[in-house]
Amino acid sequence: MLISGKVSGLTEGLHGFHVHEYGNIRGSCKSTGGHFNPFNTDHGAHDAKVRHVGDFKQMEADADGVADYYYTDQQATLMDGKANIIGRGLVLHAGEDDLGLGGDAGSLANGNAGARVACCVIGIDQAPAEDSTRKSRKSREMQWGDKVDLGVTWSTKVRAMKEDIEGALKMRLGKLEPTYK
Ligand SMILES: [Cu+2]
Ligand SMILES: [Zn+2]
Repeated sequence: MLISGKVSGLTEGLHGFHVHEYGNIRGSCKSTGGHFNPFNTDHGAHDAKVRHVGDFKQMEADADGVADYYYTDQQATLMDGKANIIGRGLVLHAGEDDLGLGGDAGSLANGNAGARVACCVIGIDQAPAEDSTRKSRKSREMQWGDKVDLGVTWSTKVRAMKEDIEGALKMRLGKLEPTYK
């Protein structure tokens, strides 16, 4: 799955970025629970052998607070199976993720990435307007070449697009406004 987007308004540096267990942002981003971890493993880097399905690559913001994000994840999917992330939460953190190497219990659970500065629910929406050829499609079943809009909450918009026969998906993040704790 390809995940790309530009996020602004961040502090300079690395920010933990994960899929969390629940697609629930009532009250605060805390309602999303812990990291999405369907295989019951320890937390780790996105490219580590041991990681949560929800452990995406960190975002890195420049001096202007802008993170340009482009990342291909090898575990999370929008296809059927335990690693399907539809209906889960997406959370961006205030701090750097220690990738499970911090040597304490928090590190193995969540990477000690600190406060949750932005979150959204990964859901299904109608096809984006620019996709005129698929606009009229009414079936909810995902088919080859379909575009699927993923979750919209507050100022956050996430979109996914099925790209090839192996189910690679492109997910675009709109501007995440880190005003929520
Ligand atoms: Cu997280
Ligand atoms: Zn994790």
